[in-house]
Amino acid sequence: MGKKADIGLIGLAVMGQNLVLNMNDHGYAVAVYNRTASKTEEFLQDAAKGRDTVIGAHTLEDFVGTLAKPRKIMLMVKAGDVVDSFIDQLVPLLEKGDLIIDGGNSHYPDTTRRTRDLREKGILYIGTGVSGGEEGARRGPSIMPGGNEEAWPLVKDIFQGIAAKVEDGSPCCDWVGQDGAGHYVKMIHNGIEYGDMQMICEAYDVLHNGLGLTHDELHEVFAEWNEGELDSFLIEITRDIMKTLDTDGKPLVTKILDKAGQKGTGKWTGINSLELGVPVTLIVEAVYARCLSALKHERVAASRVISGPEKKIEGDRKAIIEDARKALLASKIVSYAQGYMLMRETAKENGWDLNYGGIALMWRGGCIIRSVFLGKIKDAFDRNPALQNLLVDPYFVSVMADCQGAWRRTVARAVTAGIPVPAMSSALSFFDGYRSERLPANLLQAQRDYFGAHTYERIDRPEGEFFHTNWTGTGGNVSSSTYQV
Ligand code: NBP
Repeated sequence: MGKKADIGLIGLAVMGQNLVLNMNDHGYAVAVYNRTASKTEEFLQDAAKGRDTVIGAHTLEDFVGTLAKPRKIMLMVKAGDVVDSFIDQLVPLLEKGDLIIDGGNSHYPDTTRRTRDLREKGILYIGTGVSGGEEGARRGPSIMPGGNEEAWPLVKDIFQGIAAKVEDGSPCCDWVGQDGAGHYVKMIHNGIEYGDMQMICEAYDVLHNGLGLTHDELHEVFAEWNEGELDSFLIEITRDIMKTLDTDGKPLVTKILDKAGQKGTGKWTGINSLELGVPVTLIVEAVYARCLSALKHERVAASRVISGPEKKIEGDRKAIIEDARKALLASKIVSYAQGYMLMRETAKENGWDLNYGGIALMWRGGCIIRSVFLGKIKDAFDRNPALQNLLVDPYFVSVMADCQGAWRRTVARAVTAGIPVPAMSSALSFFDGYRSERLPANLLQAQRDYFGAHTYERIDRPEGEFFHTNWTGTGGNVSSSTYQV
């Protein structure tokens, strides 16, 4: 047998094939296997034709046999049971010190479980987020690995070699943390992606349906936005979508059914935020906005019976467009601040030591949420690695001060015109809540104590001392236990 493969990859769908070609372009010999063997053949005869260091195998035994030791095997298959099934099939074929990597969109608790199970068997495990879709996989994705840290030196060069690079050449890939931390950070990335997309849709709705901008004009607006602070992949593709025409010459986007799909990573982020009690309002609203869009038939029926204001925004067009840009930027800052709040809480909960600035750098290129803005987040954590919240970083304080008025005007215009802006408006409410020394939760506590004897703390007594009032004079003086849910 000739040269052994540096790494093996299982799962030759769109992501797997492109990662193999990317690794091979970077000088690595790659063994490949797919459940359906004909797809392996097709790949070898087509996309990988002429590459003698892409080695096909039709059985897992042959596949494992072609790998240099310690063996490194990357799974790019459907998340869930399929990953467990491949792990079960591979383990008997491997030796202690070999490494299995799951590059699919696995849910992070699964990765934590697999990392721990395999550690007991002497097999190293990495669960890594890979973002950037087909193009990213081929030309440079963002890669977010976590798991068993002993495994990192085995694949560091390969992963950082094939990853996207930022302007100074730094790779959009670094070690994220223990157990499921890599997949966790990918999940947050996807949640943030939901939020970014929803906010752009809201700006589109305000400017198109409210202000009446044509798609040609919107193309210009997004092109201009992409030159400044909002410079990002999602603004860039939105710019291009505005210009894409259907066969009849009309904008294609106007022909697309307004019913959004989702695969669950946004929902996982929302569930995680509820479980930990972290107010990640914008991402959750973005998930619900997709859910509401999916109720197309109900909405059509409701639109015939429920009326509202005319969706019309009038005034200085240039000023309204600039306000929408600032509203988008401010909401985006809130979204990332919330995402980081959630990561911090989860890291605390799991005992992970996450590198927050490094995460911003990993997202800076290669992935769907890549943007110039992420460089500012990296700078904020470089300035203060213990930063409590992005919103209190001096740079973001000044941007928010600059954007606040425009943001409020945009939300007010949308609300007045009956245009739903759930992400932008919930972000604004969060912002106002977060910067409030006092919230009306005093009344809430009074209500809870009134009906359920849940007790309250007082502003004139030390925190941790609980009081109960017999509000009606007829209740008893026994209070309910105090605990956090
Ligand atoms: P898919 O998510 O469509 O997975 C296809 C692969 O899974 C094929 O190799 C297929 O084998 C294998 N597979 C399936 Br499906 N069911 C199987 C089973 N029961 N037993 C064995 N193998 C099975 O491919 P993808 O879109 O390339 O994504 C791969 C992973 O990367 C997924 O976890 C995905 O969530 C993640 N991801 C995707 C993207 C993207 O943009 N597509 C981006 C980032 C991450 P077969 O050929 O025999 O059916």
